[in-house]
Amino acid sequence: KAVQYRSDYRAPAFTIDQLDLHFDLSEQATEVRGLMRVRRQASGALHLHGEQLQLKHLKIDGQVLASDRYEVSDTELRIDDVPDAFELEIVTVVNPSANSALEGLYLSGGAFCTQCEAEGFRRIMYYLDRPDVLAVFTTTVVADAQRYPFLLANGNLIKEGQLDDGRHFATWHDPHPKPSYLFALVAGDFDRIEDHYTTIEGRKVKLEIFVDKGNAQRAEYAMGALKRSMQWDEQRFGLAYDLDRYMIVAVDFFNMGAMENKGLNIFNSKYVLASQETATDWDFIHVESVIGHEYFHNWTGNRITCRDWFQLSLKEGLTVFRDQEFSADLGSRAVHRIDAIRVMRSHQFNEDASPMAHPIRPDKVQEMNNFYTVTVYNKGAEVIRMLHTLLGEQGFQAGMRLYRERHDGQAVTCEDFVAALEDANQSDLSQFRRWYSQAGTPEVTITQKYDAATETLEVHLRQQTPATPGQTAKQAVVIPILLSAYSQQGERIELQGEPNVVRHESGSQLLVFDSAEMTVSFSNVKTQPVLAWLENFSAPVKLEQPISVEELAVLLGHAEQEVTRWEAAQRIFITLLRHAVAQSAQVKLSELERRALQQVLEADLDPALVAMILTPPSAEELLEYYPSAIPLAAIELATRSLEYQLAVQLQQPLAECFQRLQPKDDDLSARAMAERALKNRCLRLLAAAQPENFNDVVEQQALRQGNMTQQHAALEIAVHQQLPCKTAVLAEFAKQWQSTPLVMDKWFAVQASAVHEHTVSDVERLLEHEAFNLRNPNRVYSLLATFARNSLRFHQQDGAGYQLLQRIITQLNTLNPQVAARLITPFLQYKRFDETRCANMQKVLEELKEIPQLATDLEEKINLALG
Ligand code: BAL
Ligand code: ZN
Repeated sequence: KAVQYRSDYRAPAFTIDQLDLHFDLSEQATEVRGLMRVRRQASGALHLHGEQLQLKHLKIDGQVLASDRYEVSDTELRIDDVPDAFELEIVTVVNPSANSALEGLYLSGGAFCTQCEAEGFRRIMYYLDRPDVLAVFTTTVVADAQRYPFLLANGNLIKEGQLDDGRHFATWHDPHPKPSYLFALVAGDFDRIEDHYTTIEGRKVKLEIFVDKGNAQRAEYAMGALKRSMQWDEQRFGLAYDLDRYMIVAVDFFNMGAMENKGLNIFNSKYVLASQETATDWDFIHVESVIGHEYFHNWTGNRITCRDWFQLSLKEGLTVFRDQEFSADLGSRAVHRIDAIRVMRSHQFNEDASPMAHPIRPDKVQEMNNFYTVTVYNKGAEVIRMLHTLLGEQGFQAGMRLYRERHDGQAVTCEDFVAALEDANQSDLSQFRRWYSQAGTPEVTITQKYDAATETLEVHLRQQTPATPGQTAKQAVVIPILLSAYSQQGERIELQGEPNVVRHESGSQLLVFDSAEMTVSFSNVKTQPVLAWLENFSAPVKLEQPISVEELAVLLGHAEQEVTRWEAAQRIFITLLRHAVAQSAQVKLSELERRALQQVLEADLDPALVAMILTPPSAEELLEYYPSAIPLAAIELATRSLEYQLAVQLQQPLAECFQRLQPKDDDLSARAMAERALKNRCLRLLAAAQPENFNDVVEQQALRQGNMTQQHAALEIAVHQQLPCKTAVLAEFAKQWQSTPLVMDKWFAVQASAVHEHTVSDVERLLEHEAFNLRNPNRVYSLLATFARNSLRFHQQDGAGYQLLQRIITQLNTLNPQVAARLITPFLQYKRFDETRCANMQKVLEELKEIPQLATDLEEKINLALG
């Protein structure tokens, strides 16, 4: 595939207004007949996308087209001479059973299903497979009635019936014009649960979830989450559902988390199935947020879609923002925010510092599947959040209403979205738009000077964004900075006298920092204040500021915003870790730090927040401080010793907290979840301090059945802390869950994320385990993507981790290139490591580049890395 540039966008010469599809399903040779109404919009030949298709015949207005009237290549079907408006009939044959890439039409556990985003529809039918071509789809599915009793497609069911020879059919009509990436088809035998929701507009919607036989009970939570999503979108965004049916099908073989196909979401079963016995509390939270995410796409993605794939963040950044707000409104806002911040720091900052760095609206793309990234999704959501911070909830919602009024039913751009927000608020967002075009993480440095004599506080801010591939000169971006000031005793102070700082609806004050440098001064400041900058991570930037441990302790103990308290603890840890890394020494906790953390354990705070406060940044989150020659050994020593210090120095309050909290295993309330989180955090630290004393407690908890959060936490502690019970609990867990693949994923992941000398050989061994299957993305992600993210073990000095992953990527190049390309991420940053590791990884990339028939997914990333 050739590289494409955003600036080269041209509207298509033809569009398709209507498509009638007919599928005759069979495992090896499915015949697909497409009848399309095509209309010319500009001069030129008709180029239809198509890959891995067998063309049977082609008719224009009912007449078979002679083979000299068209040309077929590996990627397209070209017809030069066509009328301005015509009916085009194409019949193709595809082989679902040979489709291990899981794009287009494929088989998952004996059921037919599809995945068309971004460019999978072209593996089903020759078509204008681009998001700016919107057609009304009618789909007829024919299949064997016994093996495939459920035949599903987008929209409303208009006809069904029996045919001869044991086959049956169903015809579905979707009245909303849509791009081909939202097409879906499913045929299989499932258990089904049904419910109803009546929208605020009075539409009665039938809700159905289809799961593998025997799993119906595990889908009940997802059904509740769907109804909560529908209600939340009406209440917070004024958006109601628009079809009479909403279906979700859970499948085991799926590259992504889920897919928002109109009226027929297809989900990775990981984000549908959840019961107390098999899913952790975080799994429940993720199920709810992904169910919400796909549902929210119905407006931000389906009704208003993207003009081209460079605009992916138009729907993804916005929809992630919406799902984050959904989770925050329904659960703990702070806990969800902290979770999102950690994703930014551990994944997105690293991507922005890699050869794959790209703006949230990329300028060039070779393989679109490579751009479903933390940058487009999560940084994209942060950009939307900044707009929300700048405009306030009312202004943001006014912008959303105008966006909908202007663009419902259209395929539009990020620019259209920003313009709607701008026009609805009469604000000027011209400089803000740089967030869409510039890659890289801005670095903000703050210095402050307090003058007691004049009672003034002067603050100097500087921003700069490091160069990224293809973008050397960066311009200043608009950085909304939320801040609060406190006295040394922890009382809130309102800063005054600076016109650029205003009160914000969040309770903080807001400074809009939009130039390379800025000085602000506050008057009437009676005593040296303690300042919390960038509260709630109000912009996706790195912040350097001089702040003492004493001041951080004030914020940790007194800040009004819970996220600010957590940030204070993070800064305490980061300062300790960076210092220890610089000295290649162990971390030492001072009495002041110890006391501040002990007070957190004893304070009346949300236990989930306390658990997060007591979790220091991971090695991956620390990497942002080391742009080159990453000192891995020193980082390992520092992170390990910090955990040990916390464990030893807080032993008494940890033990008390562990005893005090007694959540019931069958209690799924937010409070019980929070208590479990803290209790298990305490247990992990206690087991680190006294492995012998807590071995039995951990073992018993791991073997007790009925609550996966408890079982999983104990398993993780046993494995990560190398407790004597490790082998026994691993064996018992595998025995108990061998027939439940989603739970076995946890078993694989726990072992692949351990930081000890056997991790690489454990992963090697687990590749041979009977529950492992390279064709199943969930298995690959749980074992190998987890391992690839385990920086301290993956980068083991002898290169064994590199060789292992190279071998797997080579196999996946043929089987499933999308998954292969996700695994290559840690290699791309080879230049940030020491000479030996750098050379070893470069060699791997060079060898991978020579794979015969290298998939574009890998080719693009390897070329960017080797540059
Ligand atoms: N559109 C791909 C899956 C998702 O982001 O919802
Ligand atoms: Zn999405």
